[in-house]
Amino acid sequence: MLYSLLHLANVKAVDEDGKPTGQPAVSLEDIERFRQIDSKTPGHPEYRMTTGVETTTGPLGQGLGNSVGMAMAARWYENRFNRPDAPLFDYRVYALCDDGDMMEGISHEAASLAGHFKLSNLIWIYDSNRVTIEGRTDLAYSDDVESRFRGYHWHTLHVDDANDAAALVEAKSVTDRPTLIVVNSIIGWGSPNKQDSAAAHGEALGVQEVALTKKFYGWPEDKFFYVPDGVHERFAEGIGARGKAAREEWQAKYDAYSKQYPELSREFALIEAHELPVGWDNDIPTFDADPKGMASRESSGKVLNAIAARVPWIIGGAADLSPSTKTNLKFEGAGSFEYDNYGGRNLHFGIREHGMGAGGQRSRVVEFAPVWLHIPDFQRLHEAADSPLRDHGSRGHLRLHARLHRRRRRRADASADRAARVAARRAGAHGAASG
Ligand SMILES: Cc1ncc(C[n+]2csc(CCOP(=O)(O)OP(=O)(O)O)c2C)c(N)n1
Ligand SMILES: [Mg+2]
Repeated sequence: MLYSLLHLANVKAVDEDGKPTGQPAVSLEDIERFRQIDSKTPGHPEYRMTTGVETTTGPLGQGLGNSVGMAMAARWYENRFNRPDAPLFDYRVYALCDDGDMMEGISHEAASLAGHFKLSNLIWIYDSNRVTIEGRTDLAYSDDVESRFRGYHWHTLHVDDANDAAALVEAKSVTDRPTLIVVNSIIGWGSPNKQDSAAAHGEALGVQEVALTKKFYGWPEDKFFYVPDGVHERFAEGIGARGKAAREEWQAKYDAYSKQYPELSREFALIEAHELPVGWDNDIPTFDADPKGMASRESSGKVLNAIAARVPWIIGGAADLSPSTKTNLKFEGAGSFEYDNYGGRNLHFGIREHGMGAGGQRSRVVEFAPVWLHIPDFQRLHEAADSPLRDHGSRGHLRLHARLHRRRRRRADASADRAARVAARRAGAHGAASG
């Protein structure tokens, strides 16, 4: 669906530096190569590989975690850059999700966090078709999803007809909490023998069933990858014209803002270009060799603070471990990100490492997220999909990872010693008895 829309809306590709190339982001030939190796249209869309794809997903629930990070970053941007006479940022973040996303634990963490932070700029649309790969969801899933989300302090809406868009208008009017729209839908709608069944999830419908489905839609049965006359034009007049106007309006707003607030505008330009301000490293302390040895988390905390004080868009936090990881930003004005202080720079993820792992990955601010050395194993699946470790250089998104190991080795040594002593003692006792 994403690729089709990018194609029909005639979204243009940009190069590595974000400059338009004049080529379509997704051509019809690209769509013909869906799920083929090295195509622009992999089964799980990849950020940077295809213009218009805003995040890389794959692991279910990951995109929902990303969306909470995007919404938090949006709130932080508003706080940092908007002025009463110049509201530069006021966008919302939408995520489309499915039964699998709703079941995955990561989405529960992300939803809980979003509700706590009252992120009313976040809207999740849940395609509730009650079918997954193995069959109907009642094999393994009977949550009362809406009650659960109300418990997370979300606004919830229910839509019986997937074509009814009125709920979106209501969702946009909610100003104190995120919104979940549960949409009852039918998977594979229009396929007479496979709709509403697991067979419609990912496997090919088959030649005969494709023909029957086309018949249902009144579509020519002998045409493949077919866009009827007039469709491109209709998209250009609708979404294309609206998008162009919105873009031009924002650019004019930003140009005026740049004259009125040149320093803030320069700061925003640096963030957009993934660059750092001059003098960002002026205050980095040095540490002399010390026989007692300063713990590396101490020195790393001092370095982080020295840099963050000079780079206002370094924000981040831990999953309830910052006093221990020493990643608290302590200088004046750093503050905590809270629902009544979206400008705070210390993020408190609570004890939600999965939500933290996914949430930090789709904002342009520099984000840090420290954990103990063994915790990435626990987070890895969700980090893998969109990991800055994986494509750090290629897209310039910067994320600081701190992996700490607080004396684990020495403890392990100590317990090995203890075990050896106990074993020796037991062996001695046994020896005495048998002797
Ligand atoms: C973390 C994770 N586990 C498993 C999968 C494999 N997988 C892909 S889709 C899917 C479930 C499909 O059901 P649903 O999410 O309801 O999507 P629908 O078929 O209704 O569109 C599964 C288990 C995955 N992508 N990510
Ligand atoms: Mg489903």
